[in-house]
Amino acid sequence: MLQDQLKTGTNNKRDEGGFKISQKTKIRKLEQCRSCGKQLSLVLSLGETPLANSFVKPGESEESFPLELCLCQSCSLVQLGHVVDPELMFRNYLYTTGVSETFRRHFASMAKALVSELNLSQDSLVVDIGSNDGLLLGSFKKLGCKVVGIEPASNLASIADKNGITTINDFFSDKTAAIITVKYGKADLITATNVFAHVDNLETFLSVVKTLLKNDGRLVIEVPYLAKMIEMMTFDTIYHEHLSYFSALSMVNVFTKNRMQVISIDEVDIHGGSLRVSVKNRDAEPPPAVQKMVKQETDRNLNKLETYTRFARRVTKSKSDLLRFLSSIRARNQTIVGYGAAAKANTLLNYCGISRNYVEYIVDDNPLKQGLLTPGTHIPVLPSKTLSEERPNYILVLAWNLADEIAKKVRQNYGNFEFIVPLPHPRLVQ
Ligand code: JHZ
Repeated sequence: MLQDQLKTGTNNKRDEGGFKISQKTKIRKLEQCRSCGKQLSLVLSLGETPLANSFVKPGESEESFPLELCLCQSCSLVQLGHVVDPELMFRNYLYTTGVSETFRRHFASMAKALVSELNLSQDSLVVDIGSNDGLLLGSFKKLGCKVVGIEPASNLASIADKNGITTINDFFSDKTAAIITVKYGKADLITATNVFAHVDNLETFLSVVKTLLKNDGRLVIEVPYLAKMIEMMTFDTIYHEHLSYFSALSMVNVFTKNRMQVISIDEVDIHGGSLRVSVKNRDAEPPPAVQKMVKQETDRNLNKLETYTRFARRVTKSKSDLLRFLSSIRARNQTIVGYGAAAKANTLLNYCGISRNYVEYIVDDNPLKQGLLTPGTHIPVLPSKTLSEERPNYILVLAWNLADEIAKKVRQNYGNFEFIVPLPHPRLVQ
């Protein structure tokens, strides 16, 4: 059972969304599974950490919130035990998809595959939920489709607009869906990449999807894959934005409950291993290939509490392995810097207690993050050209999912370095 760790502050009161508000904090403890309403079992606590994208200016401070992972033993949905108000996390967002060549290629090939599979034409409307800087929609637009994005972060919505991608600057809701339906019609395709795991009320989200989708339309979502997180020990992908951690099993349960049919689930090699899930708005059983995947997961015990308690024990070991590895380098007076001020980096750094005593600075090519400090650990984020001036002994690849792209770029621009990949076990890569 979860312990009650609801943050209380002075001046507590409840707002209409059920968030318990203090002067500075907005957090709600999840009492039951967000999908089926049953009791949750706590499996892992990563302590209290700041929000993963709450980079601060020098002199500023940030708040921390409990970060706990739970399993619903009834429908197998793995989820956080607390929900931070999305207004705090998504109204100004520093993460942009366009920084990485890997994502540019991934989204271009995703758009190409879906245009061909669904026979999309210039009459087709594609709506992307959480459209970020408009990268995915840009690919659909190039292929001739009509596109509209929905993006709550005003800084990102204006980047997308400047790039010619019509974007509604708001959360996905019945209001935004109605605006699109009236102005552009219903959607042939709704995409949501790295968004579904951020959704608190899945039922409301899917009921709005149904109002926006044409009868024969398709919803395609991509989410990080829970089985990969466990296999590769990528516990750093646990942070407050990621409310749910999906397997094929829990995904099918969610859609079946909401009377939608999962027609395919494919593993895609992005963000360390993700699922691409294709869904139709009809109440039907998933096809045999999907059922087979679900069966394989139950054979691997993805529905069992022991799987997660073992994972939690291995997380503790990963932390001590990494600290030992970095300490041995620092004991030789050699320098370590990070590459990629990713959101997940901040779980790793905060949970392991890695601050400037280990990592002098982190380089990142996203100008929105440069000049800021990492939340909690206050490590400066600098442009990557710093590497050529400072020549550190080791580069800790915090965006390990993009390690190949980063190592190639560093070698091309700044010569040879020793890279450390932190997970599942710290190791050196040339
Ligand atoms: P990256 C994001 O998490 C955010 P993050 C989000 N919350 C989500 O759900 C997950 O993805 C799945 C930098 N970089 O993509 C850019 C360079 O500087 O692994 C980024 O700051 N130069 C929506 O933030 C970071 O690394 C480069 O050449 O964990 C990568 O972050 C490259 C390739 C990357 O996601």
